[in-house]
Amino acid sequence: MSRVIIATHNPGKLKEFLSLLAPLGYAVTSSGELGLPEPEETADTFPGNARIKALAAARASGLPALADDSGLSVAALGGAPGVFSARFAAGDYPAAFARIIEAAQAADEWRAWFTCALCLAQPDGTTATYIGQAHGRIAPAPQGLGGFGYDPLFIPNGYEQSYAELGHAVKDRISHRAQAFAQLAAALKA
Ligand code: ITT
Repeated sequence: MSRVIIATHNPGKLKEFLSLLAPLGYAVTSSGELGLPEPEETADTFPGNARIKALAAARASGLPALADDSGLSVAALGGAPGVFSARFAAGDYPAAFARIIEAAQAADEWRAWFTCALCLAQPDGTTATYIGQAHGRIAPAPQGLGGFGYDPLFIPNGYEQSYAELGHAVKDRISHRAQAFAQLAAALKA
């Protein structure tokens, strides 16, 4: 069984990575367990930052590494916060939710989408990147306690409940991250 490093310091993402990776039959170690440093995310695109994170972990560990860069884009904010989603919230998600809902209300524009760029990097510097997107709408008020980050605010198309209410079984089938992992799985099988 080959080993892969999961290069994330976000516990919510780590949990999803573990369940999405399980069917692929990898032995998994997280960058936290190895004490790998968090590189600075200096790119302004999802694939650019995913590549920075995956390459840093692969080079530091000498093992293949997987990283994702992801975020929520809000139509009423012209696609922001997008790649800056973590910085936009700055740890205060209730305040970020309020700003997003206010913008959606003001514009009467509720569309939103999550993007995930998933990068698999090898220690020799080779990388492959897969992009997943999930479209939906902003909830009129935060809904549900599950998941992490912006999950209570996002209702995926075809559903009436937020990611936080739908829970892992559904989210891991339909999410932006699940879609990027499906592409990775297809590439590994090819
Ligand atoms: P790592 O870089 O260590 O992986 P991070 O949280 O800093 O952790 P990002 O730079 O990719 O990761 O920021 C992504 C942010 O977008 C994340 O902190 C959440 O606020 C949000 N986000 C991404 N995917 C999400 C999801 O599935 N559900 C809710 N929020 C999500």
